[in-house]
Amino acid sequence: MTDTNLTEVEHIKADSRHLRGTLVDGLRDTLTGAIAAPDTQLSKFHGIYQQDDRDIRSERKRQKLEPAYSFMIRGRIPGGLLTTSQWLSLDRIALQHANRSIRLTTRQAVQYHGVVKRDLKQTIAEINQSTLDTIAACGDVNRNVMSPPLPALSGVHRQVQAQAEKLSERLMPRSRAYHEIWLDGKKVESSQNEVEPIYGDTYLPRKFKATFVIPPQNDVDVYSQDLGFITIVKDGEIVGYNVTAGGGMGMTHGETDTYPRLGDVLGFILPEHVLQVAEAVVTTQRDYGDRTNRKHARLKYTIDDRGVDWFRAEVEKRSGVAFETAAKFSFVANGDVYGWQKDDVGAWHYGLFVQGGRISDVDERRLLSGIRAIARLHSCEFRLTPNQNLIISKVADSDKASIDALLAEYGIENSAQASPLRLNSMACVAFPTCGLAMAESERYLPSLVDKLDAQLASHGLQNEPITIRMTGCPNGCARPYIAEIGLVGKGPGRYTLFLGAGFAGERLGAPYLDNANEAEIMAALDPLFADFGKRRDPSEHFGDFLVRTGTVREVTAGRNIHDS
Ligand code: SRM
Ligand code: SF4
Repeated sequence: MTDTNLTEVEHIKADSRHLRGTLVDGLRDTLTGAIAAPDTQLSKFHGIYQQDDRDIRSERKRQKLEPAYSFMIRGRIPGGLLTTSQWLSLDRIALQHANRSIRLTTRQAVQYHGVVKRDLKQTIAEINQSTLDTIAACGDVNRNVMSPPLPALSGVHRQVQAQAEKLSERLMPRSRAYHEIWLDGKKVESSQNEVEPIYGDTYLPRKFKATFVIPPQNDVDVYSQDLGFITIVKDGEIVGYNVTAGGGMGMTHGETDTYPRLGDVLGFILPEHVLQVAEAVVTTQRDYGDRTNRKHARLKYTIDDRGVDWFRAEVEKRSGVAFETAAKFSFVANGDVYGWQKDDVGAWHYGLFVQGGRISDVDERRLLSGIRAIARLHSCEFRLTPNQNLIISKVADSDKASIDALLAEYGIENSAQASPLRLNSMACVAFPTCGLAMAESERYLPSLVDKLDAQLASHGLQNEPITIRMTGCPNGCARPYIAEIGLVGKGPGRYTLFLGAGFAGERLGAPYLDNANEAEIMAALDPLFADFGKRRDPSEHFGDFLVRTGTVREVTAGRNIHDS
């Protein structure tokens, strides 16, 4: 590849022999806890990120030691569906190779943190032995496909889950590099004989994310995804999908040509056309996405630059499917549903709140041990939610009481921990592992919620569900721009406050306060809560109230989010 305008990552991909690079040699090198710089880009396609402990970074530097390198590993779990035996394997791996915790992510997957280089291969092998894998969990390819875990309509949910698994399979890279490097698979004679039919040799210009959703719950935040399928159900049957495209959250502080964006609804398609339409969306982005600037390389910019009509026509041409007028649907919320629910075949499902997605044992709240004890019952399955929570699923009537008893014994039942604000909260990982964090998130949000709960209670709003999401930087991993209170890290202890997003994830928030510390954030929110308590319409949500009263500007398109 000779185009000098291409980003460095494009050259690394092109020279990688389908994602092999020098990873095998790097893993053998015991002189450093790191791998070669180009390989840190390629390892992402295998679900692996090199990181270092940022809490001790400067101390290590002072001591002239290399950073405390370790690896984050992310699983690929379409729709977040896990058997109890898979969970027990994940649990054992967390104790043996990672930092004794399992991190549930905002895309229905799991992450391990703190895996050192000498354990990396064994850890990946053990994940695969549990019939899971980490292929394409990261990198410039389609990531974990999401599917709504809510079981209320479980017949439809089972069909949508099956579609999500098919889509995940269809958009998987075909390179055998993963099997060769991590699982000692047979080496292909030459990577030149290998074909990536969908991606080509340089994969996509940037990451790509797809989801299914079943109205009225928008738990997967369909508008934040590159590609979405909104399930249209009539008389209990799936009649088709409205397709969305061009959602994404990431932006950069101070660079107004970067912005979060909500996907556009392209139109309606029949169920049998899902895979060909998805492939057409992916290949259009492959061919037209910007490979010269990674900050402008997501599908959302391709669509804004060329127009949604152009994009729709291109997808129709490539797929041979004509979009019909979008079917009617509506969403009520973008959070999870908690507690016990019975599905259409009489099975029970318990939506369990997991603060910041972190499954570990902390003091009397022993989530890791508690879920292990529940998994050992072997009469249920687990669903990871897109909001970092866990559903204990398919529980028989006869097991319900014993699960309740275990939740209480391990101090992890929802009532023990959660106000409506907390139940509607999400925080990204940020410090100490995320190399891009500018401010705390997972370690800080719980204490801020304590304080905001007290503030809400002083205005009689203690039972009010308000969505609050925090990220340690503007990349938006906890989708803060579609939370009614969005806090986006800018520097140590400082955040940009976004307000006015829709409760169902259907409208972006607007920046309200910049570079604010805790005292400034609380001082800004207090009068707004007071006003909301007094002047709201019945059942009006906080974000809608702020927009209706003109307290914050309505953001109608992502590219206008920075307007003043
Ligand atoms: Fe993310 C990068 C964590 C969901 C947008 N994200 C990262 C990295 C890998 C940092 C890095 O590149 O070095 C973070 C690792 C932190 C750590 O120590 O574990 C990270 N992202 C996460 C997770 C774990 C957050 C969480 O608390 O759950 C989520 C893993 C999801 C998964 O299972 O695949 C996670 N990231 C998201 C989402 C939400 C979503 O997908 O619905 C977004 C916003 C949607 C989007 O993609 O636009 C998101 N992550 C980003 C971005 C910004 C991308 C952009 O277009 O600008 C980055 C940075 C990048 O890609 O350059 C990023
Ligand atoms: Fe890291 Fe930023 Fe993502 Fe948080 S939002 S996990 S700080 S990249």
